[in-house]
Amino acid sequence: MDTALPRRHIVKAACPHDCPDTCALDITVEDGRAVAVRGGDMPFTAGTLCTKVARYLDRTYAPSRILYPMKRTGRKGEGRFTRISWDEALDTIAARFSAIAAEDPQQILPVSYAGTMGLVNFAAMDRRFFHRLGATLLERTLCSSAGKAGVKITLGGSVGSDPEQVEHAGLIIIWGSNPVTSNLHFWSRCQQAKRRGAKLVAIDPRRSETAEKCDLHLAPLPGTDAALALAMMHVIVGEKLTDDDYIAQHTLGYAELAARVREWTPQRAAAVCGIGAADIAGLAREYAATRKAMIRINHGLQRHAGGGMAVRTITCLPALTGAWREPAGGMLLMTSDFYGMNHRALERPDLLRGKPRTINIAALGDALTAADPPVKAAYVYNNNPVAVCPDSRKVIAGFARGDLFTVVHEIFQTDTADYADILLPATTQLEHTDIHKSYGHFYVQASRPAIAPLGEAKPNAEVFRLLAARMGFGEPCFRDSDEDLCRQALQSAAPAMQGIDWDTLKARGWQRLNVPAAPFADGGFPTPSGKCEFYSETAKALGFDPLPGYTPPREGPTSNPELAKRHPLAFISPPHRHFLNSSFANLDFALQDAGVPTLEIHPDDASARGIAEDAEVRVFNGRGEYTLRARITDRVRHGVVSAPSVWWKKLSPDGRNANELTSQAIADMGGATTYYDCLVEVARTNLPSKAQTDEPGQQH
Ligand SMILES: Nc1nc2c(c(=O)[nH]1)N[C@H]1C(S)=C(S)[C@@H](COP(=O)(O)OP(=O)(O)OC[C@H]3O[C@@H](n4cnc5c(=O)[nH]c(N)nc54)[C@H](O)[C@@H]3O)O[C@H]1N2
Ligand SMILES: Nc1nc2c(c(=O)[nH]1)N[C@H]1C(S)=C(S)[C@@H](COP(=O)(O)OP(=O)(O)OC[C@H]3O[C@@H](n4cnc5c(=O)[nH]c(N)nc54)[C@H](O)[C@@H]3O)O[C@H]1N2
Ligand SMILES: [Mo]
Repeated sequence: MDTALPRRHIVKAACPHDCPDTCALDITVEDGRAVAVRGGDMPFTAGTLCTKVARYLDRTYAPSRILYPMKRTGRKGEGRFTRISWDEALDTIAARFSAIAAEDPQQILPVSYAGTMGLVNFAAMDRRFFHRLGATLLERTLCSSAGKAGVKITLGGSVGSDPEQVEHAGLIIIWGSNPVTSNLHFWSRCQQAKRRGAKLVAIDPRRSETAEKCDLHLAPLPGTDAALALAMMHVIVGEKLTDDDYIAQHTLGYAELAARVREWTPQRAAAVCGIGAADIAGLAREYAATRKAMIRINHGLQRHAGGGMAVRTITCLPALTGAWREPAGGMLLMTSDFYGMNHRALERPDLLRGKPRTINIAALGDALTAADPPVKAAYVYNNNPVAVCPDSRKVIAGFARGDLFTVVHEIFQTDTADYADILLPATTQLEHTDIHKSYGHFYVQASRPAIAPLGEAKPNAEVFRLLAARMGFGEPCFRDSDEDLCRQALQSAAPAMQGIDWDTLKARGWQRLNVPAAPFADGGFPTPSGKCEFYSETAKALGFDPLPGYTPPREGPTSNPELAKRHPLAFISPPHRHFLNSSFANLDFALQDAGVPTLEIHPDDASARGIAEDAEVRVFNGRGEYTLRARITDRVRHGVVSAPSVWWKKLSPDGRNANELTSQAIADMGGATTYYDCLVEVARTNLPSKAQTDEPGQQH
């Protein structure tokens, strides 16, 4: 921080959270204290913030923040700690890591996700440290890897339409996404489009906050979206509603696709999806008839066994109708691959010693309880795995192991922090430097520290620098400063990055990527063929169907009728409007807005089980159970129950949350989690429990 600054000034920052909007922030600082957080002038988020981040000062100055290093004094999970010095904390970690690494460094596991998405503190010095150490590599798959792999097959990477253009669209299909909750600035543009006459369609098994404001809502059964997309293509191809010129010039494998979708009549898809055939055909015709038609997919629809294929399939639609020609057409999952940031320079994979094994965070519970060689040390940062990883019982059994040495670097004493041997205090975004890309718009942003770290908190990058020095890692890259890292991130020959530099970013806060408004109007997809690949050799080489297709949910009547008889309800646990995954779910203001953990259940499903409004209910399957308050509503369709998430376990009535029920099984692509591919049964709590004795083999 610059001591020559006036006593009241504004610092340019960016929201660090795992959300497509990556908002620009203006932090007002007075006498060294942040006094206001407002939206900055970056065009996509244009001055407005969500209700959570508008109250960011309540997070930064929360009395419950961890401010000093601590060591555990109670049992694991109990949450009792005593203050120690940074020297003692770092010496303890370095000594334990050195001893374990002398046996086999793969026994050390980094456990991180997206607590902050700033590149300096998300994936830079930490990766260098663990590479140099030879630790196990972590495959990070909690969120988007199935869809990312699916889009990559069709389009060649995480690329798509410019979300800023959606306000000019005539038809917007919001598919497996709830932007009112999780992509606010995209939603405000959809409303603008609606005022200009656009039609909004939501495809979601739940009448979400978004769906209820759309003109049309189709509610397919969870995990059946690919069937719906195949039937839409059946109609578009069969009725010759295609853009033949776009197909001829910019796509590959049309004849094979046409043959594939022939069998997917709307009637067939209607039976799979549980919706009307006429609705499917109607949507297909309207989509093909609208030039400026944008499809916004998000992550909800890919958290299933066939999630990758579903996204791969939906992504074929705009090339069939030529919607890519229009800036307000095409489709978007994530914008990430438009950025040509220099991740190799940040993460330094060249420091890797040998070829360490890889562990998938989707099966963290199995890894902590059964890996061979065992995990003897875990270093958790940017992540709250006890709350957010699937199959909690196993995750907790792992972290509870007496012989596991666990470091947790956190802002708050989360469910995971309670299992730490050494607990380290982390800075919030207002206290450190970072650089941001976004997965939901086209801007690069600098985030500058507004205030000094509170207490003895340190940023992630700084802790890894200090640990590297203690471990004797002499490479100069372990002495790079945060600003060095920001500059390295921008060392890139990618055309999209030209003209973007750290000094300009620091002064202005943001710069736009050099990406045209309609990136694929003239084709030029980043696939091997340069075309949109209806037929994909890449998919074939990876062992997938080279053509779009439908894979039913793993836990459903088609794949597992026995299980579906015992546990007939599809359980989804989508993001809560007042939380950000498990972040904010400990802060008074968010908890007041959120109320109590609830289960939305359809009136027919409730009455069949004798469940009344507000009754305490037990939700259970072979993996676990927890209790919730019933909300009887036709917001969810018959056969589906929904529990907005992710609540902290220790702040929930029975100390548990939705991930007691979810499975470690992975999706078809990207090694991804399948949170919403999960069958359950629901009962009133005053009925006898069956969950503990039920099918012990159901974990996978
Ligand atoms: N307020 C808030 N904002 C957030 C988050 C948060 O926790 N809270 N989390 C952030 C993160 S990390 C992410 S990844 C995004 C996630 O946000 P989104 O990508 O929007 O994804 P979800 O909210 O998981 O799911 C969106 C919708 O998909 C529906 N859905 C579930 N299964 C299916 C299905 O099989 N098919 C279809 N068509 N729809 C389905 C759900 O009912 C839900 O309404 O939001 C980010 N923003
Ligand atoms: N049942 C169910 N489970 C889900 C989901 C769901 O929809 N349903 N959604 C999944 C999705 S999409 C995602 S992305 C994952 C998210 O999982 P996570 O990435 O673990 O997200 P959070 O729960 O927000 O936890 C992040 C933690 O990082 C901490 N943190 C923030 N900034 C920093 C920092 O600078 N340094 C350090 N050391 N720590 C920091 C925060 O305080 C917070 O406790 O959860 C998944 N889990
Ligand atoms: Mo996510």
